[in-house]
Amino acid sequence: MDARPTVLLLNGPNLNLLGRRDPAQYGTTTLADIEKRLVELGGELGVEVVCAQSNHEGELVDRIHAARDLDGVVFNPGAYAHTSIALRDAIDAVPTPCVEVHISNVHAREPFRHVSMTAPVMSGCVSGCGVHGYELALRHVVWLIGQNG
Ligand code: CA2
Repeated sequence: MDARPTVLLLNGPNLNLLGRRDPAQYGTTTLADIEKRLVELGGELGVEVVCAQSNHEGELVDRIHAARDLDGVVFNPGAYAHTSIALRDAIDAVPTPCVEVHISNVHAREPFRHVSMTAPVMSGCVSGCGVHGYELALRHVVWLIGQNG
C-alpha cells in the first residue's frame, strides 16, 4: 500500500505564544490546539500532517528546503512574511505546494502588514479567517496534491 502524502504545518516567529497573549487579535486557541486539529483533519483527508514552529528565519528556510521531499506545506510565516526575501527564495526554490496562512486580516492592519514578500511564490493565501484559516489551507493543499498526483 502506498504511504499517505505528508503535509508540513509550519509556523513562524511568536506563533508559539498563540492563545497566551493578545486574544483580541489572535483568539484563545493555542498552537498545540491548532496542531492537534490539523493532524486530526489530515487523518480525515488521507494525509499525514507533521508540525514544526521556529522563531528563527534560517531554521524556517531549512524546513522549507526539507519540504522538497514532502507533498505540501501550510505555512504561517508570521512577521517574516513582510520582510523575508530569504524565505521567499526558499519557497520559490522548492516545487512542493505551499499555502500561506495569516490568522488576522493583514490587509486591515498596519500598512507594513499589507505587503507579503512570500505571497507571490505561494500556491494560495488565506488571511483573516482566524485559526480556521489553517483548516482551509490544509484542504487546499490536499486538493492540490490530488490535482498533481
Ligand atoms: O495574522 C497572522 O497570523 C500573522 O502572521 C501573525 C504575526 C504577524 O506579525 C503577522 O503580521 C500576521 C504575529 C504573530 C504573533 O503571535 C502572537 C500571538 C500571541 C501573542 C503575541 C503574538
